[in-house]
Amino acid sequence: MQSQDLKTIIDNYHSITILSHINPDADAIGTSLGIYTLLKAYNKRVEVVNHSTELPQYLDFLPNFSKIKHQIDYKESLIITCNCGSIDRTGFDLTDRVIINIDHHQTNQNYGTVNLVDPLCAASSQVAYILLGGDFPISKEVATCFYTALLSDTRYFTTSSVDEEVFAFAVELIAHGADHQSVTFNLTQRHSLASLRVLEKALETLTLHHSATVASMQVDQGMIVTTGARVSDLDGIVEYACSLTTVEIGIILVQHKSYIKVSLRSKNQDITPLAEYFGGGGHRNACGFTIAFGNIEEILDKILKQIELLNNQNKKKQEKIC
Ligand SMILES: [Mn+2]
Repeated sequence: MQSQDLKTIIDNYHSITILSHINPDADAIGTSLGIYTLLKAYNKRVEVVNHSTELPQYLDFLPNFSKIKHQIDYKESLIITCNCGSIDRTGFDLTDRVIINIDHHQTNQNYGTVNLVDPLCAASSQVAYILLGGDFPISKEVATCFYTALLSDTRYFTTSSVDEEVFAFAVELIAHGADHQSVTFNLTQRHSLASLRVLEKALETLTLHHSATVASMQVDQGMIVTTGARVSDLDGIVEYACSLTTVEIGIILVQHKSYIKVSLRSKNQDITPLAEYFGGGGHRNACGFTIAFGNIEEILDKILKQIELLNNQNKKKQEKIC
């Protein structure tokens, strides 16, 4: 699909609704606010909506952050979803709506009327920029939103998705006026006290498995209640598990009120088959899934068994190749 087509679709709609996934991260918020700001400047009737009422506070410096609503008010608008691998991640019933699906998740379910999914892009904002940058002016506000998404999803330019094109994209955004210093400051120097307190508790649970190649951590409801941690305060804790020298896969299991959320990270291995086995998805080295209810230890056990199984399968495949 050419970017011209997207502009044509946008021009054909009187109003537009921009969505991103529940419990949004900086890519979800940055990409959706970037597109919102761009279309506002184009004089479109546009709304930006996220189902979660609790948004990551450290992103409040982004232009139009306060404009994010939590319900869809437009009835027959064009829906643009940002960074949503599956339709249920939007949190809304979108039956009979025309959907433009802008994403970079390898496991995207292509639920859109038009699917603009590029797993080679490091962030959804990179997909959005490629599609829209040629047809619409990129203001410094838009560039700042897109840069925030990029910096966050590349974990400060450290992930395997970072290549020459990613750096070139960053340079282009900075040339458009992206306030990179403010983005870096807000993303790295605004930890809430609760986020450090809950990290402390999570680190106490750090356990090694499979000859120290797998590390797991757990956060239960008690820890969340005592520390006052919000969902966004748990972002990034799993990176500590994966950062250990011998560890290839890091796991965190978080017990929310009505479900358990599991986040997975890896250094080299493609762990999407692991997330997909449990009904989730994501990226090659960063993915996850949720389970409606269950015992945290039993779930961990199942994950560890599945890792062993996948590793054995991979070994067999490699033996065949050799
Ligand atoms: Mn993303």
